[in-house]
Amino acid sequence: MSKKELNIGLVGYGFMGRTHSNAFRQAPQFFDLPYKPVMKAVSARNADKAQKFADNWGWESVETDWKKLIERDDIDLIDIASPNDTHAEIAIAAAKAGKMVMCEKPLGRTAEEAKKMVDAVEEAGVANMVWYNYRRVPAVTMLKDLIDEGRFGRIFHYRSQFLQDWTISTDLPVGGEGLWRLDASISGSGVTGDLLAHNIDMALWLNGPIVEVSAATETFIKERKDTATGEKKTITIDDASAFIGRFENGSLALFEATRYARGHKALFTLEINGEKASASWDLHDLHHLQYFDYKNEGKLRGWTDIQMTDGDHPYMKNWWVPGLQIGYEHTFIHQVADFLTGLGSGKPAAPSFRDGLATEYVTDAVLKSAQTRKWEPVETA
Ligand code: SOE
Repeated sequence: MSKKELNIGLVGYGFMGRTHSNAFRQAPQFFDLPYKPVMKAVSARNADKAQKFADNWGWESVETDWKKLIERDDIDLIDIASPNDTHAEIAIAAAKAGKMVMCEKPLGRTAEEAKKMVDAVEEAGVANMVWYNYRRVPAVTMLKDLIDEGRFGRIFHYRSQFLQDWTISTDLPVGGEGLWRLDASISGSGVTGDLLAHNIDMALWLNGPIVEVSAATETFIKERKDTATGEKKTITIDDASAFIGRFENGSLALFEATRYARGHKALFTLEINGEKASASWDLHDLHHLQYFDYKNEGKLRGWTDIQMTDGDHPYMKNWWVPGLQIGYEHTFIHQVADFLTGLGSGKPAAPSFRDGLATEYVTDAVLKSAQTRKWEPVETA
């Protein structure tokens, strides 16, 4: 019997447009899914570039206005991979038109914007998901299983970092492809929404809600050349952001994100310390989970380096033979596979828009605390 088709309309063709396109292409090759994603149309303002992108990735058609994409009866799902300032308007319009919506992180530029997006998809009753892809690194997914199995006992500490160095140069302009991330009116914030949001999404999933934060942020380079005008422009994004906080389960939080850690390109790390066990993970070595079990105290004391390449590790039986590895792009493929599986089973896969809003309540509290220099409570999504 042929599978039900699910027609996708993608908005945006930058870095994330590529990761999403690859995921829609690959997911049905490697996972047995209840729906077959059909890459119906891609929308972007520049017709030539959009056509080139469509030809390269196998999108069937091109629109130069996302509104046209939403009007089309042959599109079931709108996938948003355009800059942050477009997310809310597109998602709300798509939900109103009865389309399912997937949205690149962060959901909105602020929690206020994200809340409107949550209301829209929930009122319309349409399936929705935010692309927090790193949850679907097999080592991270397995860590979630280990925590849920009660192997850590009471949790004392959760710490996480995301370190990059790509904005250190004062010559780097603001605006244009990728560099809209430096323009707060488009991005909403700097590393808090772009990088720390990944750490927070993962932490909320693994260790539950964060209830209060005390933060500091810094803008190291306060003026850059505007790509469009050639003029100097004032920069207001947070270049670095750090906070301490408390989780609802009583554990302490320690988080840091920056684009000014010379030598680090994407060092995403986490460590969790519980009464019975600890674990740590690092994106640069993504298929390894470091695990310490208190049961082994004594002469067998030591950290176990678990290589996540066997069939009994999450997602791995769908890939190659035991011992062979997967990488960054696979996290997006897993996300499509989980989304479609959830659609088929009626048990929606996370993170939903509401989960994305929970992250934004934390990032909003972080940015507020950095301003007020006080502890700030985190709203509940
Ligand atoms: C920014 O540098 C960036 O590309 C983020 O936008 C992504 O979400 C992150 O996964 C890698 O870094």
